[in-house]
Amino acid sequence: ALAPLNRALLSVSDKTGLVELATALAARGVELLSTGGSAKTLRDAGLDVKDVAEITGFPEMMDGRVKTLHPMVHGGLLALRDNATHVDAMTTHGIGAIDLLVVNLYPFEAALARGADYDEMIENIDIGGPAMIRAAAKNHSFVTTIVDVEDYSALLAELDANDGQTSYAFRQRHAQIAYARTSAYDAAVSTWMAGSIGEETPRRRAFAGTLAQTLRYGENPHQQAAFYKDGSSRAGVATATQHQGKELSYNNINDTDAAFELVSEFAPEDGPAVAIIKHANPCGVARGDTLLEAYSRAFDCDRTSAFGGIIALNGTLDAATASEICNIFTEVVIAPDATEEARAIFAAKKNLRLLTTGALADPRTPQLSYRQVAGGLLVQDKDTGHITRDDLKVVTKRAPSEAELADMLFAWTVAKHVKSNAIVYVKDRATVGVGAGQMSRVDSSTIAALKAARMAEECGLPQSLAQGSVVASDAFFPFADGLLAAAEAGATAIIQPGGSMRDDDVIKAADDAGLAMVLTGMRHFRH
Ligand code: 93A
Repeated sequence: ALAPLNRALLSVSDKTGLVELATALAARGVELLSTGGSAKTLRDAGLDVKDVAEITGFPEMMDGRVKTLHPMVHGGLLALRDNATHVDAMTTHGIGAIDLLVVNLYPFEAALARGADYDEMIENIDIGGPAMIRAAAKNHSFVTTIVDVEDYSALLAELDANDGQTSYAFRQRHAQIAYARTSAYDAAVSTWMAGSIGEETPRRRAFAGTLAQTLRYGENPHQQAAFYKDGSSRAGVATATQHQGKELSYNNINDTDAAFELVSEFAPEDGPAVAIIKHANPCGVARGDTLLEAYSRAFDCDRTSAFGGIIALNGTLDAATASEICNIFTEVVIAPDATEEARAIFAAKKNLRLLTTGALADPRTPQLSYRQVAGGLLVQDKDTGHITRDDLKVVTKRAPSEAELADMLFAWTVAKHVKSNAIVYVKDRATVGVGAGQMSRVDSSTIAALKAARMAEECGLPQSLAQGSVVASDAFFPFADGLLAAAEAGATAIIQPGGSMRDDDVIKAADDAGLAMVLTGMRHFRH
């Protein structure tokens, strides 16, 4: 049914478009009620507006903490217009119906983004606003609720189309949007509080997010999609600046995140590192003396897969690396920064997106990760597990050399970012073969070895790139076969968690093959 619009309450923190909206409403004969700052803005614009304080009979008090929390307001929003008892109560207490509520909340998320201190954050928790939004949205049979400046024009169009009234469908749709807003708002408050008291466990947590971008489509063109940001200041795809290129797609955002999270594991103090990602898995990761060298070495791991990939760098993109990247088609490059020259080189490549983040992400900072299942949500701590040399247990007769140890730790770090089952061959701190996402570990081993052999063939090298490499496995070898496949491919040393029932068999097979093997005691499943 259409609902008339005689009286509106406008109470907004963001005054954008307020005067225009109120002017259009007044022109339709709508009576305007408003709170302190909003009322002043309207009055300054020459509009006739009544203060809420006037109808409640109470001044705004306690620094504005209490201004609309009053039966004269909430009664006007909640009363069922077709219920005799409700109408009686309105008459008895002189409560006037409020047909339209326009509210946008105290800018809690903006305060968070600018790093406001605790007291300021507390003051930015809006109480009266959400209370009114929830009341009006509940009563959408009669009341229209608008919570977003973006929706002002839709409201006016709705009034135009319906002779100054709103349709039920419109009110219901905006009630749904209203509850999305209050729930995201409270989730932002809860998430901020969890952070400030160091509560990072997955229990008793709410999910915050504000719509950052409506995406053209999802993983596939027939899927709708959107990108929500959770207000985190973590360096990465959500907080990066995009310098050029068309909008990121759903898959771009996912892959760019994977690339940047991986490269952030490689401290710049230890030298340049580059990761190339395809379909959320690395197809090349390397260190080098320069970024250019790191990129070339990463590219040489799997040139075929690198085409159309996403590249993450752990340092400032320079001109030489930028030129080299331009030699093949790349979707996205993400780095802490980029030099003027590098940007100028990329400018010629209209489709290439360049993102800068200002910094690397700290891989140790606790975070939550979410995965949807039918009927629920799985929540866990992000995998921030980390091992050092001291955690490694040598279990073979032969101990690894210094060079093998360095490569093992490199391979282990990469394996953490490869979908399970993950097998990663590394030589001289560059991946030479990556086996990802297979249902059996031995298949991942075989694929990684095959890629190392094929790449050698493409480059006209006499032997597989895996010759003399080390190999990392994200979880233990249940049988000796995966390990033997690695030895056959040319690996000389192995890093893996250990803990299989058959560890003794696996260790014996390693000894028989003359391999060095270390156990990490930690696994890195990634599904
Ligand atoms: O401090 S509050 O939680 N207490 C209230 O009673 C209340 N009523 C409206 N905040 C309250 N509001 C908020 O004030 C609105 O949600 C809006 O964001 C803001 C508008 O204030 P002004 O019109 O004075 O600028």
